Amino acid sequence: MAFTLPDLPYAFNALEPHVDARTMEIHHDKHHAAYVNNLNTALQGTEHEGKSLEELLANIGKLPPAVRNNGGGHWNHTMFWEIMSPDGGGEPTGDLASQINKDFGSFDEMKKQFGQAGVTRFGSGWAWLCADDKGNLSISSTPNQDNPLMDVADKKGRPILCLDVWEHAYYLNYQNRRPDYISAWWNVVNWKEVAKRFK
Ligand code: MN3
Repeated sequence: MAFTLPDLPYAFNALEPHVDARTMEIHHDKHHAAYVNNLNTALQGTEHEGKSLEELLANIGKLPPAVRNNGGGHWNHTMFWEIMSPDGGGEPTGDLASQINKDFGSFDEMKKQFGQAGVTRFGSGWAWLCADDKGNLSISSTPNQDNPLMDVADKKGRPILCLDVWEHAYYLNYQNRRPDYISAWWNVVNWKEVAKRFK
């Protein structure tokens, strides 16, 4: 029943030149793998072993920091790999595009606000585009490996798009230029997958 590291759904070099192969390899095989291993270790032999990750996240305020950090790390990275694709980029279409226009005025304005959430997150964390129960969209950011599914999140919601702004996500290629990483990252966003999550 232990958690396992999902395979990356494409090759390490598939997102180049926007995200380099070495970064993807270390990010998936080392960082994500460590979250999975440390999560399993933190849960082993406790009453929480065998619970779903979503159930753990919804009650994370009562759980040890190791479960919060590594459970969030596992959930966030699993989603992050899926919402990127070598065939990504461009713009969303259909209902998702309409909802973005409704809630932000335009796709460019949503991108601007989402990018700003990532750029201004101090230290390490994530930017999020979330839907509420009515399908309304909002942008937020979380520190460390927290996410909007956690009971402790300032702004809760169902994530449909996420961006890792930890330095380990971009430092090899972009060094301290987080805004450049974010600009380039839009070229690999898998809007089909984001639209699926929006539905
Ligand atoms: Mn990461």
